[in-house]
Amino acid sequence: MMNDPAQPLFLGLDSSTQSLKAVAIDADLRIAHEESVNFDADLPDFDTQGGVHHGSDGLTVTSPTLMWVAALDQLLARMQSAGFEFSRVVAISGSGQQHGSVFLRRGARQTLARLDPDKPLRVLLAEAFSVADSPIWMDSSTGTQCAQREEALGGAQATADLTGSRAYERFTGNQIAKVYETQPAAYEETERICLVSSFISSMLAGDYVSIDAADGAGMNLMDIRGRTWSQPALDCTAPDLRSRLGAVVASHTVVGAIHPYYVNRYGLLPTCKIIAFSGDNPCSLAGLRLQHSGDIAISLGTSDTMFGSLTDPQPSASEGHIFGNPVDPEGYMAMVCYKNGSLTREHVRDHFADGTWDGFNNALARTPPGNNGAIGLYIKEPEITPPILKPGIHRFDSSGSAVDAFGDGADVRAVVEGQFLSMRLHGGNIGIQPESILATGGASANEAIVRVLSDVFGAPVYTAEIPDTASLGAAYRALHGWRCQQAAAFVPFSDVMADAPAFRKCADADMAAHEVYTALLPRYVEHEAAVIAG
Ligand code: XUL
Repeated sequence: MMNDPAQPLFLGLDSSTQSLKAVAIDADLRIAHEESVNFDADLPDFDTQGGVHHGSDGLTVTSPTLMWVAALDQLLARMQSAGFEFSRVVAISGSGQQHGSVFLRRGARQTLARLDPDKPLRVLLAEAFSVADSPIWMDSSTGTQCAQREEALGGAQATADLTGSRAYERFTGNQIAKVYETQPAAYEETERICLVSSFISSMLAGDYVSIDAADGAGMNLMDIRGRTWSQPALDCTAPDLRSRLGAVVASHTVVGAIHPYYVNRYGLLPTCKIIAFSGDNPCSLAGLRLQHSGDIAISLGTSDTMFGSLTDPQPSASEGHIFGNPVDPEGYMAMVCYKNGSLTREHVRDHFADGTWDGFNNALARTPPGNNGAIGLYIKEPEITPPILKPGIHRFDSSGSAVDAFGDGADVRAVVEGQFLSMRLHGGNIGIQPESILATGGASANEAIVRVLSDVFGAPVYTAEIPDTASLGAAYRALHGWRCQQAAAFVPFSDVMADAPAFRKCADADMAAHEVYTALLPRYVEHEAAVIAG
């Protein structure tokens, strides 16, 4: 359907690891425009691979902050050349790769306030950063700082109870602690620390913009229940940190209006609102319209991820993360990430089926739910949930004995069942109780795999083919924030999404099979513990 040129538009931006994307929707949720800038290909002078630079220690991973600035110039200019009607945009929100940090030097606030529309942002902000290379989520160089944090806060579980996650290397508080320890002069020079999300919105507003409670939870600094900075967590990070962070706001908050720079240069409306930006995973939750507690998404991609809305989070030191919910200021989202996903299923397909998905699916068809008691853990990549660093295949027969091989087809069923039992176990451990599952990613197209997923959880599975859930979710959040502002009250996200087309149901649980998995789960727990213990 055509977009009505008189209708307002809502713009979502997504500053991810490899690219900056934009998607504009109208109030009926129809996509009006899409555009993107790829960091490696379109900004070659920054010389990144996959948008990042790897340090020589093998642990440090950064991105040049100015590259994200230059990408915004380029994205908006491309949209203008394509004839995008900026004057129809009434609200902008956005998504940023989680955990990445931007260090703005003293005086940068004034620089932002005085952006000169005759010059590109990358020229105007060239001197604005006290740390030129932003640490990003792929960095794992802060082991020392993580240990210090958990020590100071009373242990891993206490850290999780307070902040929603135990101390993780990529989480921003640990990155800030490292900057303070290794570059004290740069920290001293720093006026403001933004997340990627709040940095892009700060550029648009021409002023420092608050961090939202969903992305803020990825820092190990926020009290997850109070949704404000935790003083003990700030104290074990760096001095005078609170004033460098600004406030935490609910994700639907209008945090400012567009700066005149963009009105002059691109024809945006001076009244265009900026809605708090958030992290990419929270924005994906919005993009997949997971609005009720128990709505869960499982992305079956290179690595598998499970996330969803919940009201009663149980932060755990062993697995997963709790964040604020990006579309419900009272709610939470939980997320569990796996390293072993499609590549591991493909490995089993290639070694224990005939190398085809038909062969894989035939193996599933000729083995029963529960695999006659056979259980396997297939660790091709060092796993994070649960932490099992050493690759290997661990097989247990129905009597619980470790065995070297399984019978016909059983490895195929064991890899799929093992992955989903692990999600049921570890998701359940942090409070995820799926009532309906939205499957995304490559393997969600495989009905045989999706059937096992539905049976393991005892919940219906729907599929969604939405390529860019983070940027779309950012656009939905722009609409949501704008609707709340118009109503001068919180409007439930489900009201805003009411006319969205329903997702396609692809499996209903077979409850007899579900009972088999429920009975098998304690044995899975036992074998997993044995593998972790080595
Ligand atoms: C989440 C995480 C990544 C980044 C980049 O904790 O580290 O998913 O958000 O996408």
